[in-house]
Amino acid sequence: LHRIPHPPHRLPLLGDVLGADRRTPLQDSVRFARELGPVFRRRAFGKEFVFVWGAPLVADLADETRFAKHVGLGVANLRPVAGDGLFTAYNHEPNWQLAHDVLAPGFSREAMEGYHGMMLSVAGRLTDHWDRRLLAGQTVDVPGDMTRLTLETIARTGFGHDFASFERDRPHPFVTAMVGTLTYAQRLNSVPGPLAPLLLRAAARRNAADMAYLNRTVDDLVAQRRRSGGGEGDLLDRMLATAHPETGERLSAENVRKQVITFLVAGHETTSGALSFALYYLARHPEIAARARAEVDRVWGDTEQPGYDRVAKLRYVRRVLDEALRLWPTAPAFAREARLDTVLAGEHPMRRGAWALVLTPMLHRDPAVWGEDAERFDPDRFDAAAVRARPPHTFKPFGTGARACIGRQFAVHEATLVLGLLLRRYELHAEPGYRLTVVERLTLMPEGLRLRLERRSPDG
Ligand code: MNH
Repeated sequence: LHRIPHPPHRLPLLGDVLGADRRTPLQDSVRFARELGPVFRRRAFGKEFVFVWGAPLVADLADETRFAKHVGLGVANLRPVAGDGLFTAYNHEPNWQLAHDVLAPGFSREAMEGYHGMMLSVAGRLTDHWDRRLLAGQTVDVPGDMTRLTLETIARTGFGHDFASFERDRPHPFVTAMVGTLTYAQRLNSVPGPLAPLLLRAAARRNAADMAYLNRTVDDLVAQRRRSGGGEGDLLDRMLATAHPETGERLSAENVRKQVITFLVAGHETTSGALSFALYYLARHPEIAARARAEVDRVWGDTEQPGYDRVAKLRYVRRVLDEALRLWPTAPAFAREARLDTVLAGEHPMRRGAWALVLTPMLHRDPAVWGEDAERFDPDRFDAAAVRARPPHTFKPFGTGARACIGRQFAVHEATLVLGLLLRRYELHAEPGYRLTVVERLTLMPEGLRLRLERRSPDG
C-alpha cells in the first residue's frame, strides 16, 4: 500500500479532506486522479480507499477468476433500501443467482421487443409535453423530463404501473424519496461510521421516511398485481410467479419488495442521466446533432412509429450515447475485490477480500487509450474500426463480469429510440451561458440543464 500515492496534505484523524467537498466525492476523486496517477488512495476518517483507473490495471481487475464485484461504500450503504436485491446482493447470497436466473429472460431480445411499443408510447408523452412547452414559448427541463420519461418507461414495461409523471409539475414523490436515499447513501461515506447517527440525525430521520415511502409504494404495487391475478409476463410477473428453471425455487415476498425497488431505481436514474448528458452534448455541438439527425431521417424516413429493428440501425446516434457515457458514465464507479491472494497487474499485492474502486470517468479519459484529446466529445471514437483498435475493458459504463448491468440493452434501446425521436422532431438549443455542472448522488446528472426547442417540419 505504501507505494500507492495519496494526496500530499493528509490531516490526522480526518485524512484527505483538503480540496474535497462532501457533495462531489466523484469529481474530487477525478481531480486527485489527474495529480496522482493510475492508482492512488484517499483516506477518510481512518479508512483508506484505493482508486484505480489506468487501463492495464482495470483490465486485470476485470479478470473474473481472480476478482469479483465488491459490495462496498455507496452500494453497501444502499443495503437498508435494496437489501439482497440484485444490485446490492453479496456474491455469496443465494438470492443473487436465483433472482438473476429468474429475471434474465426479462432482458432477452424477445422481451425487449415486447417493451418497444410501450417505450414508444411513453416517448410520445414526452414529445406531447415538449410540444406544449414549445408552443408556450418555454424552455424544457432536461433532467426533470428525462427522469419522467425513464421512470414511466421502467414502471410501465416492468411493472404495469403508471406514475403519471408527465401530469405532475413536480417530481413524483417516489423520485424525491429515491433521490433522498441515494444522497444519504453517498453522504454516509463522508462521515466517520460510528458518528453517523449523531452527525446525520436529521438526515437519518428523513432517510427512514424516504425508505418507508419507497416500501409503501412498492407494497401497494405488488398487492395490486396479486389482486389482479397476473399481468402479461412482465418483470413483476416473473418476480412473483416464475420458479427457477432447475431448482423450482421462487423469490420470497421480502425479496420481491427489494427487487421491485432495485429495478424501479436502477432502471431509470442512470438512463435519465445518460439521456441528459447526450442532449447536453447534442445542443453544444450542432454539427454532431446535424449528422445524427441526418441519420435518423435516412434510416427512419417519416415512419411515424419506428419498429423495434429500426432502433439498432441508428449507428451514429448510438455512438453519441456511448460518447456521452464515456465522458460521464452515470454510475461512475464500481468496486472489485480479490477472490484470493493475488498481485494486481504483477505489481500490487492484494489479500483475499481486499478491494479497489474503479474510477470509470478517468478510465474513460486515460490519454494512453483515448488520446491527448480525450476530453473532447467525439462520437467517432465508437466507430467500428476505432473500437476494434482499442484494448478490451477500456469502456465500462455498465460494469464488468457476472455482476455487470442486467439492464444494459434495455437502457441502450430506450435511450437510442428517444434520442432518435427527439432529433427528428426538434432542433435543440443550449441556453446561452449554461455551464455544465454535475450533481452527484451516487449517480451523475447535469444540473439545471434547460434547452430551447425549435420544431422541425410540423408533422415530422
Ligand atoms: Mn444498471 C448493475 C450502470 C441501466 C439494472 N448498472 C449496474 C452496474 C453498472 C450499471 C455500472 C454494475 C455496478 C457494480 O458493479 O457495482 N445501468 C448502468 C447504466 C445504465 C443502467 C450506466 C443506463 C445508462 N440498469 C439499467 C437499467 C436497469 C438496470 C435500465 C433495469 C431495467 N443495473 C441493473 C441491475 C444491476 C445493475 C439490476 C445489478 C446486476 C447484478 O449485480 O446482477
